Amino acid sequence: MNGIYLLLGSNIEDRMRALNTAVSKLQASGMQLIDHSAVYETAPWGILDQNWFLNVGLKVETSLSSHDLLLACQKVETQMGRERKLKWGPRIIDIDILYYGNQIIDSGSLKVPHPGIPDRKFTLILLNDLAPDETHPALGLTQSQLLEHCEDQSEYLPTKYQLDIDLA
Ligand code: PH2
Ligand code: MG
Ligand code: MG
Repeated sequence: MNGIYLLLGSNIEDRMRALNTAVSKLQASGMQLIDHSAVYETAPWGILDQNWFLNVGLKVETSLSSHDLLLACQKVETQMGRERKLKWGPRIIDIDILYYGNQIIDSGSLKVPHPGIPDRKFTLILLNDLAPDETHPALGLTQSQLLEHCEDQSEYLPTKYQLDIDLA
């Protein structure tokens, strides 16, 4: 992979506003926004009995290390009132690091590439928008190949929502 990719998701309160707030807070904490995917409305994965999500993928540049990037993402989640109650449960904002270039990281607090990528259509559609031909550093498949092979049948819909930010 060439670049650092994040996944943003929200499924409670004003979901689009949460995505916009998160993007501007990430920009204020040392990330430049290079590109973003379309905003998709996606059926909940993992725990089915909850609201649909809005998801968007970001490509960012930063001088933060992967660990400091994780801390910065978690800080934004906390500032926005994210409560860690239920794994895969409802959340005002979730910010996940999908790829940090070609780095493969498996520390206690951080696994990169995100281990859920191959199994989650809501993630692969965003990556396929952003970088269809870039290769997963461990699996050796491109994002479009991963999407093609993904067995997740969860529904997703394109939306007309636009992030209200400008690219760097
Ligand atoms: N995030 C989860 C669990 N399930 N489902 C969708 N559609 N989108 C998400 O971002 C999502 C999810 C845990 O982080
Ligand atoms: Mg997540
Ligand atoms: Mg998360």
